[in-house]
Amino acid sequence: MGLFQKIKNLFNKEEVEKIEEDTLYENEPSIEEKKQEESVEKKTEKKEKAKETEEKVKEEETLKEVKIYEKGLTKTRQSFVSKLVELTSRTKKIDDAYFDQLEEILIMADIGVSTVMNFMDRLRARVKQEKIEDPNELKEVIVDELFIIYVNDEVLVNKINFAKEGPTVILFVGVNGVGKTTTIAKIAWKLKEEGKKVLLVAGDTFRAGATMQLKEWSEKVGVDFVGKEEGVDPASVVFDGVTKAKEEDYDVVLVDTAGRLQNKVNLMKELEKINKVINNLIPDAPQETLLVIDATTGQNGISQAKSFKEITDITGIVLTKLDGTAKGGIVLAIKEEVALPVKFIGLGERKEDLQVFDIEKYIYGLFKDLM
Ligand SMILES: Nc1nc2c(ncn2[C@@H]2O[C@H](COP(=O)(O)OP(=O)(O)O)[C@@H](O)[C@H]2O)c(=O)[nH]1
Ligand SMILES: [Mg+2]
Repeated sequence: MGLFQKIKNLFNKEEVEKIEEDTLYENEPSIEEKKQEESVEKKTEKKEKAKETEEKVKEEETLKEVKIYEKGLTKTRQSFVSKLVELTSRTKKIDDAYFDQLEEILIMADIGVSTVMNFMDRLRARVKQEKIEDPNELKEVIVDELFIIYVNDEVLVNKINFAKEGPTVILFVGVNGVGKTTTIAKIAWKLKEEGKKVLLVAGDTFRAGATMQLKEWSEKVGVDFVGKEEGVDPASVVFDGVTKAKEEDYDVVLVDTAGRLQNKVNLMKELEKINKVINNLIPDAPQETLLVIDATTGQNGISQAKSFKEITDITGIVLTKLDGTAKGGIVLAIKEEVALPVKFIGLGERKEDLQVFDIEKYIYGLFKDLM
């Protein structure tokens, strides 16, 4: 089953369930039959009920998350999908002119030129092979193919790599203003809700107010904080933080950093030093180095990712401000051009506005109006 159909089914599930229920009543057994079976069934029924409730809760959560994607991708969807719908409705035959216009729409959504070229080749091949003539039929193939680009035969590593024992250290890097501090707060809140003991470390000592901002967030989400005055060596703050985390059994340490990409050599040295300090205290740490990118900067964000990859080992991307851009296609470009997994996406400024990245929900959020 294609992705398109799969997600569509998820949304039609309520209807399906209702139909199943109706047929059940038709075959209802007599009261006597019922009584006989009751005692045996009671136990299994109870178990099944518990399982059912659990599944229902899970499903409701999924639906809720899908809705969040839907909302967060509104801008991208409105510009991208409305163009696609419009193109489809005025196309009678799939020809070169159609492909040219489709290509243009994809590039405008910031999917990235090489990604789009690759995609167009595959799409043309499928149209030929499957003899697709109806533009409406092609819509579904487009959704499927965008999904394939992302998955690309690889296992999707979008989970945090937690330490088996002792504190997990996660380093956040990225240029000023992309949303590092806000993302740290959001993740801290999420982890705290999951019952983890979380410590925030203010490794951005460069900018006035950066430490204060992180401290305020720590109070807002209710987690602990380590920071020093402006201008001190960030590595010394990190040393204090990780030492505290070890001694007081914290589960996760989230480290904020300053990202002055314009001074690449200095930034590289600073990150090297921070990494060394962490690694001396906890041999397997940092378990993650997440690069934060602002989706509204489009291709500029892609080039930031390429630069940071040269400076330090990045394990994943956090893509922020997807709610504020029509360039949501950047998710696909990152995968294709930078070869790093998007682990989280930011869909707003509040602590709740962060989601673990899920390609199926993302694609749904993007193409909802096509279905
Ligand atoms: N709309 C929106 N704004 C965001 C998001 N993430 C961060 N911001 C805003 O971006 C600005 C810069 O964020 P900040 O965390 O200070 O960036 P930093 O310099 O990288 O630490 C702030 O005004 C945040 O509220 C997001 O996902 N959506
Ligand atoms: Mg900051």
